[in-house]
Amino acid sequence: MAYDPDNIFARILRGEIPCRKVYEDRHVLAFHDIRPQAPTHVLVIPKGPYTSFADFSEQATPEEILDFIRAAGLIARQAGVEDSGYRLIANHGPDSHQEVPHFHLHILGGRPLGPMLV
Ligand code: D5M
Repeated sequence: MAYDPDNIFARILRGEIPCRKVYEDRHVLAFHDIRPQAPTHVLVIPKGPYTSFADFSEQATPEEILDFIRAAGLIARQAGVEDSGYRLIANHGPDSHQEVPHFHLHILGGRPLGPMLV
């Protein structure tokens, strides 16, 4: 899918709108979700222009993918949810209700999340 350079996360990456940053490296930015669903709700995004998980998995370099996965684990550890547990979610496309067309991973934790319903 064509990347929309004016999506909200692209604008955060360009510094045009603020975010509550928790982590940044050469390939990755992570910040608190504006509508948290759990005490810990962090969004991890690649800096590259990937609309969806499919685009990221197909088009990102091995270094980008490695940095992304490593960052997600590190952020969960630093958030203090590694021992109690957490959930990783990536929505892809309309059926998943993906709202922002820049690939992102949700890290959710800090309370019992219950079984996944869908
Ligand atoms: O999730 C998109 C998520 O992005 C949703 O949980 C709200 C969050 N969001 C939207 N705008 C912002 C800003 N400006 N800062 C932080 N978080 C934001 P999806 O998987 O696409 O449904």
